[in-house]
Amino acid sequence: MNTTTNIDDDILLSRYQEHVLVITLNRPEARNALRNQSLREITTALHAAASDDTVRAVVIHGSQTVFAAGADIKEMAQLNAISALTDSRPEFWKIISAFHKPLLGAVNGYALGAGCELAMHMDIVIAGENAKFGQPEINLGTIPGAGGTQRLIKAVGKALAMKMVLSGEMINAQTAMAAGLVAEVTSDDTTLERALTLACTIAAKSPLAIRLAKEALLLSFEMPLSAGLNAERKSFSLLAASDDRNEGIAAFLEKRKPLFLGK
Ligand code: DAK
Repeated sequence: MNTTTNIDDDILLSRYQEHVLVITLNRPEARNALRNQSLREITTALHAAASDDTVRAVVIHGSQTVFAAGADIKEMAQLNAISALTDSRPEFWKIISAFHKPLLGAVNGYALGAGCELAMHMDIVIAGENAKFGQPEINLGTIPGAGGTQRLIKAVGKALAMKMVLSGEMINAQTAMAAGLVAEVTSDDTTLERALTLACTIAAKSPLAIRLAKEALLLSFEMPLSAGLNAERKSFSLLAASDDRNEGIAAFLEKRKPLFLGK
């Protein structure tokens, strides 16, 4: 891993090889609880990464024992109805969900509340074997507020989403994998390594094709099938005009590795 910068207090930024930005959640004293400042730092880093051509994928991870324990409950305690309405958190979440490059989560330990919601904003989650996912807001007399009711049900289906949100019970990595919340389960000490390797694999593809593939896949949550298929066809056609697509086909025919430049 290359140089690590402490951009403030709540996250650390580093580079893995040439094209992977690594965001480390770094509030161990509060189990990486995502206070407003944490989300501001994450979105600032993503904003910079969006326009930095050298960043082709981003990996977010926490510590070996906790990914993120949710919103900061001490900060939440200060919210009233009006300040909750004008809170900047929904804007931060919008920035995360609009990020157009691949986002990978390496989740070890607890991913709870907003931590689980952050994991659900990832395009691919790699979970350590002892990871635990949950939406325990009901224990605080409230409900998920960063998309948990909507994204969880799409990710794991009604039965499990209802159980998790209404009971506050956590699920383990194996259940999360079987339900479709995570892509792979690894041993705890190889979670980050696997996410970084996968990020490098993705970073070696055409950034244009990756961008349009991610966009098309996510559109399926928003659109009816016919409109989604239409959008897919347009993106497929658009890519035929790219140097990367010509390079990919030429490299296959010439039996060599392609070099994708994002053009
Ligand atoms: N917030 C603040 N501090 C937290 C925290 C949290 N979510 N989780 C842990 N901490 C702090 C503890 O208060 C404790 O601090 P000190 O007492 O040492 O000062 C320290 O971290 C260590 O905590 P524990 O002693 O409990 O540590 P353990 O390792 O034993 O347990 C745990 C780890 C993660 C299982 C446990 O800490 C825990 O259950 N934490 C709470 C999990 C939780 O309920 N999460 C849901 C939070 S509600 C919104 C959108 C979304 C949201 C809010 C607003 N808007 C759009 C406005 C989201 C809400 C949530 O996520």
